[in-house]
Amino acid sequence: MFGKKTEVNKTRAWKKLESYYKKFRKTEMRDLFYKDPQRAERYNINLESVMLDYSKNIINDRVLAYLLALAKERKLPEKINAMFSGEKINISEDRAVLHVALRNRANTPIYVDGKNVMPEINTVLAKVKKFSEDVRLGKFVGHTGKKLTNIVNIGIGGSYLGPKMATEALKRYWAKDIKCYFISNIDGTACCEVLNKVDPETTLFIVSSKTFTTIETLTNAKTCRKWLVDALGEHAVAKHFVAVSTNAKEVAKFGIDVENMFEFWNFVGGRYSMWSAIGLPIAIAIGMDNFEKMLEGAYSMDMHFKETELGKNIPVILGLLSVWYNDFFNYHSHAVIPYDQYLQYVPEYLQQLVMESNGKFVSNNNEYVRYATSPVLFGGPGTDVQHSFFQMIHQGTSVIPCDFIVPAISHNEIGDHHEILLANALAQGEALMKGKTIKEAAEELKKAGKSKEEVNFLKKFKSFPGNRPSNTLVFKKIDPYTLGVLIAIYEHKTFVEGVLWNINSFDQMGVELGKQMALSILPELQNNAFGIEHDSSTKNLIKVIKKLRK
Ligand code: G6Q
Repeated sequence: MFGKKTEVNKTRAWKKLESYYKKFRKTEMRDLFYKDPQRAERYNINLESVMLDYSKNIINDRVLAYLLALAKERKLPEKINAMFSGEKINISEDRAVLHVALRNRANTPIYVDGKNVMPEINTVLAKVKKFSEDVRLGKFVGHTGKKLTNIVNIGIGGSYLGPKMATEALKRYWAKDIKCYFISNIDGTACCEVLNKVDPETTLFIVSSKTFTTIETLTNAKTCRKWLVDALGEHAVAKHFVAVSTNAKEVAKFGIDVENMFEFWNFVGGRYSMWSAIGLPIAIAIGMDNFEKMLEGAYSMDMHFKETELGKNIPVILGLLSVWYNDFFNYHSHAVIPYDQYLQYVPEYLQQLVMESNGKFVSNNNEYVRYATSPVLFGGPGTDVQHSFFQMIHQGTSVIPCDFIVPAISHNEIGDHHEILLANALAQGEALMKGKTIKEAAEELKKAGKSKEEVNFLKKFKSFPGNRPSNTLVFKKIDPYTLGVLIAIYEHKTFVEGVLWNINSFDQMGVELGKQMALSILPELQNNAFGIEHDSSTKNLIKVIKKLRK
C-alpha cells in the first residue's frame, strides 16, 4: 500500500540513538539517582515563571547528547526561526504559522508575503480591548438596555477548546457579574442546556468560526439566533450577536453585521488561536489587562524557545523526551495530570493540540513515515485520576510517561487541602520512578502480620515495576501570565515533535473524511433518499436508527 518512505529513522543521529537505546533501555532510574546525588539539579530547567524537573526520565548525558544531535540534524533551530519569521511552513495549505505573532509583545515586524502582519494584529487586539471593556462596564448593552452578563461562545474544536480551557483556568479572575458558557456540540442538548440557564436580555452570543462554514457552529448559531429573535425581535440581533472569523462574507450572510466581527487570519491555526480574537470570551471574563498578561506569559516562553540553547530549552527537552519514548521505547501514550482543579480542561485542550497536530502519517517530503508519530494523550486533574486510570499507569503492561503540572499555591488555600494535594502530586512521581520490588512488598506484608502463605501469594500483586518516567512542571500559582507560559510550552513542544518526525503539525486533513460521509448520510436519515453505497453495517445502522426514531 505504501510507496516511498520518509526515513528520519535512518539518519545518523537516529541510528546512534537506536544502538545506544539497546544498551541503555534496561537502566533503572533508581540506580541513576543513587549514583548521582546531583541528578535533580542537572536535569532541571529553572525559569522565573516555571521550573521543569525532568530528572525522572530514563536518560543520561549521552542520551541527551544524541537527542540534541538528532534535533540539530533535523535543523530544529533553523525551523524555529522559519516559524517565527513567517515562512510558509504549513506546506499542505501553503500558509505561515504565526500564533507567535499574536503575542509578539515587542511588536517587531513579522512579514507574510511581504506584508507586516503586526499592524492588523494590533488593530484587532485594540478592538477586542474596547469591546470587552464596553461589555464589562455596561457601555455595550443588550437590546433592552440591560447589561450583558451571560457570555455564550458558540464554536467547536479550535474555536472552543482554548477559550473554554483558559476561562476555566482563570475563573478566579472573572468579573463578579459575568458568566461564560460554551456551546460546541451539534447535539441539541448542548444548546438547550445553556439556553435554559440564560436570559435573552442579558446574553451575548459570540459565534466563533475561522471558516464560518462549520456545520455544528452554524446550526447552533441559527438555533440561538431564533431563540433570541423569538424573545426580543429581529432588531435585537445586532446587540446580542458578534462573530469571530476570517470570513466576512459568510458572517454577513448569516446576518451578523461585519461591524460586529472580529477578524483573524489564515496564518493562525484553529487550535493555536486562543491568543487572537478567538480569546474574546476570555478577555470579557477576565478583563483585557489580564488577557494581555496571558499574552505576555506566552511571549516570554516564545523568547525562551527561540533564544535558549537547545539543551536548556523547556519545549525542546520535552519534545525530545517524547520522541525518545514514543519511537525508541515504543511507549505510545502520554498522560498529563494537572494538580489544580482550575486546570481541569488542560488535558482535553492538549488532546487536540497534540493529536490533531501530530497524528499524521505523511511526511513533509510527501512520503509515508516509517516510525510512530503522535502518542495518544489523555489525562485529568489530580488527585481524581489517581482513583481511576492510575492503576494502569503504575502496574499496567504499557508504560505511560506522565507530566505533572503543579502549582505551589492554590487560589483556595483552605485547611490543609493544598498540602495534601501537593503531597500526592510528588508521591506519584516518586512512586512511578522507584516502584516497589517483590522483596520490598514481601517485607511490608510480613511487617503487617501476614502469614507466610499470604505473603507469598500477595507479594507480586503488591509489587510495582517502577522505572516509569515523569516530568514535573512547578510554578507559584495559576495566574494569566503563568497560563500563557504553560500553554506556549506545550505548543512549542508539539512543534519540536513535528520537526523531529518531519511532519506538518499545522494541517488537519484527517478530520475531513468523516465530515464528508456525514453529509451523505444526513439525507438518508432525514427522508428516504439514498446516497452513496454503504457497507452492510452502516446500512443496517441507518435502518435500525430510522426505525427507532419513528
Ligand atoms: C483546529 C482545527 C479545528 C477547527 C474546528 C472549527 O486546529 O482546524 O478544530 O478549529 O473545526 O473550525 P472553524 O473555526 O472554522 O469553525
